[in-house]
Amino acid sequence: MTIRTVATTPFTDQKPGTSGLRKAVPVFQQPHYLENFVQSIFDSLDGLLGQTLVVGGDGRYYNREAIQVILKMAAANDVGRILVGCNGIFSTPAASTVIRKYNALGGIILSASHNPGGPNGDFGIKYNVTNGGPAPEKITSAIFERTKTIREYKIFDTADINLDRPGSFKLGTMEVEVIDSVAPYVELMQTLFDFDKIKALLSSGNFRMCMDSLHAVTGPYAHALFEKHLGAPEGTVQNGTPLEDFGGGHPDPNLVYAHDLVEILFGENAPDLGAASDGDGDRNMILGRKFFVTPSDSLAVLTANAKLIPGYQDGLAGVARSMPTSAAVDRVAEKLGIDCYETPTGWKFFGNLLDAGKATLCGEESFGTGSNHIREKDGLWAVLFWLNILAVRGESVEAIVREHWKEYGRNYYSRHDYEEVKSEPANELMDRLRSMAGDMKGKQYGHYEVAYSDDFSYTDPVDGSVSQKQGIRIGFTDGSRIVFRLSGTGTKGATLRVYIESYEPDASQHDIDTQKALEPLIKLADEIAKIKEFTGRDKPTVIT
Ligand code: VG1
Ligand code: CO
Repeated sequence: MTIRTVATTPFTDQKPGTSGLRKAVPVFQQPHYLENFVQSIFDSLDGLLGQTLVVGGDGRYYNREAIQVILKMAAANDVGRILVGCNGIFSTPAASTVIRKYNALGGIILSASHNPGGPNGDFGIKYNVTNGGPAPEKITSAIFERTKTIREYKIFDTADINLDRPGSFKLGTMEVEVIDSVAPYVELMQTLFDFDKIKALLSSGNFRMCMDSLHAVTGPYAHALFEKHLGAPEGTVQNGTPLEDFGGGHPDPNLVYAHDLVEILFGENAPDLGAASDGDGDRNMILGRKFFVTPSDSLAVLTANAKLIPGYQDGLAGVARSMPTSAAVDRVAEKLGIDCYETPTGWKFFGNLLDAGKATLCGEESFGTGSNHIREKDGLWAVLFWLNILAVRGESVEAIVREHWKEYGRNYYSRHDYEEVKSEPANELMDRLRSMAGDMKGKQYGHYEVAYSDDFSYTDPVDGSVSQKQGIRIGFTDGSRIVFRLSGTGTKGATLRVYIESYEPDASQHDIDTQKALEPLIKLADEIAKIKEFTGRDKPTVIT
């Protein structure tokens, strides 16, 4: 076995987005493309000698090949030990769990999350740091800078490692441990939730749940949790075998892409709880019988009910949400007398708040919730949290949410995505809004008066780092709000996201269809941003 130093030239497009570097598979398959990025990660870290790294992914197409390359490069770059998931599988929350459990220096997670997989689908790679969370901007910027100047990378010339079952191997002096990634995750969940109570609920005969893993990474975790440890009948987990192309589907747990589950929960004789997770297992969707819980409401309900859960019974230090997430949780935080932080989009901004003990629960409108148990959002954790609440309260999902609205008011909320529009006009649209945002205050649109508008900028309360240009927000005097930003996870053209929210304190007005309730604001969003004119689209691609 020898270490080979390979000459290479930089690629200009390796800038990590909201959550790592995501590109179409054929882009990653170009000679040196993956290697350049991996070497740039290694070059940006202070000293790898003898350190432990965690490596694994969501099982999508190219996962196994990429892992073999990373293992050989790690061995050539003086890494001491690699913990790799069996079959190369690690859900994102399980990877975060294992990084923390073994005090690893960090981890390399291979996933394009909710983006489709397969030979023409997407692939992705991101680096997580010692706390188990996504690398902060300082590190992702350093990696990007390195990709622009890289001239060579190092790799071991050796045969592939067998990842099919747990075992220990040596690559030069580096140890490779192939581990079962399900067990440590299940163990952590057992420390947070009342498994006995949930088990009693699931085996009572009066309660049924349906979990759809969408042929993505959570299958083995969900089978182990719900069917093996919590006594739910076999068949509770559907689409539970991870497939390289997710069965041709879109592993995105929302009303559009998790349609099989939606049909079950909105059909005859529906179960009491429906849940789905995404490609890499960090997102969740929660459905009651004929009832959809918006992710923003879910975060608010979890916060309001946290005291019922063993892991959170001592109360929450604070909560955090991404800027475009609805303000439903803010009202709960206010009542509880705890701080509520507003961060830019992407989980990397929650890490410092969690590390500093300023926040306990975090969430995003994009079907992501999590807590200080790890440093990633966690799909199955959210399902267990809901199950635990249901087991304690003995009420339906719908009743719990309606009661919540009665107490706190309802934040009608929707996100409209315009996917794969041309980049140039999308940037022009944002530039135009940016130039307007400064002096919109007091402007009147029908009966809406602008209370504030800006391009969101965030100063991290822990390390003082500043992140600018995080989205245009326009707030109105009645508490409603429109937010515009461009996606940082797409791989084709640009995706414009428009987030629309209004607040309704009156319980007699809580039964309106969301799109109807938001109709005037939806129209106003188009009027202000000239969406049709810039994108050439007369309606969004996806509404959630
Ligand atoms: C999207 C979501 C964001 C989420 C990110 C990663 O980013 O809006 O809330 O953190 O995906 O989620 P963007 O930049 O496309 O809006 V995951 O589950 O794809 O890792
Ligand atoms: Co994800």
